[in-house]
This record gives sequence, structure tokens and C-alpha cells, in this order.
Amino acid sequence: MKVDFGLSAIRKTLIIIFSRVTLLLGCGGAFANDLTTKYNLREPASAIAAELYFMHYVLMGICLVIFVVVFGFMFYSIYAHRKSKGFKPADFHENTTMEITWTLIPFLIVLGIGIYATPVVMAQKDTSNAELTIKVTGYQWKWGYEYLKGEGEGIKFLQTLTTPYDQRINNEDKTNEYLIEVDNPLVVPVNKKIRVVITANDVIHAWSLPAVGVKQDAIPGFVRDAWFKAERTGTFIGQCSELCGKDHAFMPISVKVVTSEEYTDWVNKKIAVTKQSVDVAEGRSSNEALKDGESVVISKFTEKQGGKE
Ligand SMILES: [Cu+2]
Repeated sequence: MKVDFGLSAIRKTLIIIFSRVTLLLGCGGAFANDLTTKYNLREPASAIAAELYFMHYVLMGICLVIFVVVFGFMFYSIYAHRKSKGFKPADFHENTTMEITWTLIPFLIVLGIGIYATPVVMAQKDTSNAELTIKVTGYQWKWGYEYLKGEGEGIKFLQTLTTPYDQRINNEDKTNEYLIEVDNPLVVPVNKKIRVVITANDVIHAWSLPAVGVKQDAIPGFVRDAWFKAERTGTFIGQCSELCGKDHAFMPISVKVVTSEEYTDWVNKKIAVTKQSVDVAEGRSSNEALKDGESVVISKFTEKQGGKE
């Protein structure tokens, strides 16, 4: 089934209205990340996330209609047929028409929701033709990233929380970045299809990035994949979403979406830094190191890392 993710004008307007209203309700100050509201889903940053966002409102609407109809019917029955009015209850048993009706209506509702939601779920799973592939590994309690394919191939690093322990135990004031600040955000280019292959090293974790509509369990010994294509730049925040031990709450996910040029710069810097550390390990001076081409470094770096593990 082919899904068209060009949102209609009405959908787009509705999404903007929904997100702006909740932004006004929840926004307390200037944020450097996408956590702008406490009361709603994150403002979508990809077509899939926008679809999910819209779907959330459609499904909430269906729930609301069911709620009003069922409770309205119930309260009306209780009120109109009360004992003080002398109402005599009907005395019937095994009414086939009624049983078929109350089975069929929920069945049709669920079927309709299924037909409506399936194309999006399938589109979420279509990881083909990615421009960049990044391996994500969950550890107790940090994230590991390795750029497998595409620009930046060979780069790898760990991402750990940097919030000081004193903030957690209230010895220091908490900042806006409390528990969502990390040492090395994952950096990806905007408007490029990024495939993430997800696994874990110890227990089950889950890599989740709500703003782009990704949530996938990271299972030791298995590789799962997901994809996203961020449509605007910024820092997007997720959390490990599978209870993984005592510091489960302290392994946030931070993804920095940048322009293509900024991404190229970042890759070059990252490679230069890596090269320096490889050279230091090999006992060469940093001046000598800087003269060499960058391509050599990646393979050396990969060799080194491979040798260590
Ligand atoms: Cu975890």
C-alpha cells in the first residue's frame, strides 16, 4: 500500500492550531530543545510524526464520541426509568438482535481504526533507500552510536547524561535541561532519510524519538530498524522507553538535526578529533597527524576500535 505523506492544507492547519494552543498552555520559558509543552505530544518534525499527531486527534475524537454516547445513554436510562417514577423494568433474556448489535458496532469501530492506521504503521517500517545508516546500541545506562553507512561513516561515540547528581538530590537548582542534557548528541542532517538499526548490549532498552515518530525496542542479540526524516533543524529529545534497571530514567536521547553544510562540518571535526586521539595512541605528534588525509583515519579508527573490543 502506498501512502502519500503530502498533508492536505486542512490537516496542516489543524496540526499547527493544535500544537500552537498547547504550546501557549505549556510554555514557561525559552527552551533549547523540543520539550515546549507538558500537555501534548511533541510538535511533529517529520511527515510520519505529523500523521501520528493527526491520528492521535482523530482517535481521541472517536473515544470522545463513544464516551458521550455510552454515558449519555446510561445516565438517561437511570434518570428516566427510576424507581420513584414507578417504572417497571423490562424482563427479557438473551436478546439476539441486541447481542449482535453490541458486538458488531465495536468490531466495526476497531476495524475502521485498523484500516485507517495500517498504512502509517507500514510506512514507519519501510527503511529502504536511506541516505545514512546509524547503529544505536543501548547500554545500562547510556547510548552508543556508530555511523555505518553514508557521510560520516566510521564515526562512533557514546552518549551519556551530563546533569550533575547534585541537581537530582536537590542540592543544586534544576535547569530547563534537567535530565535531558547529554555530552554527545547524535547529529544528523535535515531532510535526509536516516535509518537507525537498534540493538542492546545488556538488557532490553527502547530508542524513542517522539518528534519524528520513532519508538523501537533495543533487544540484546537482535537487530531492529526504524527510520526518520526530520523536516526542520533543532534538538529533539527522547527517553529510553523500556524499563532497564536503576538508571532507566537517566539515559535520555538527544538528536541534533542540522543543515547539510553544518553536518559536513561536524563530520570533518569529529574525524579530525578521532584522528588526533588515534595518533596520540600511536605516539605521533598532533602536527604530523594534521598533515595526513582524513580518509586514512576512518579505517585506522575502525581498526583500532575493532581491535579493542
Ligand atoms: Cu534503557
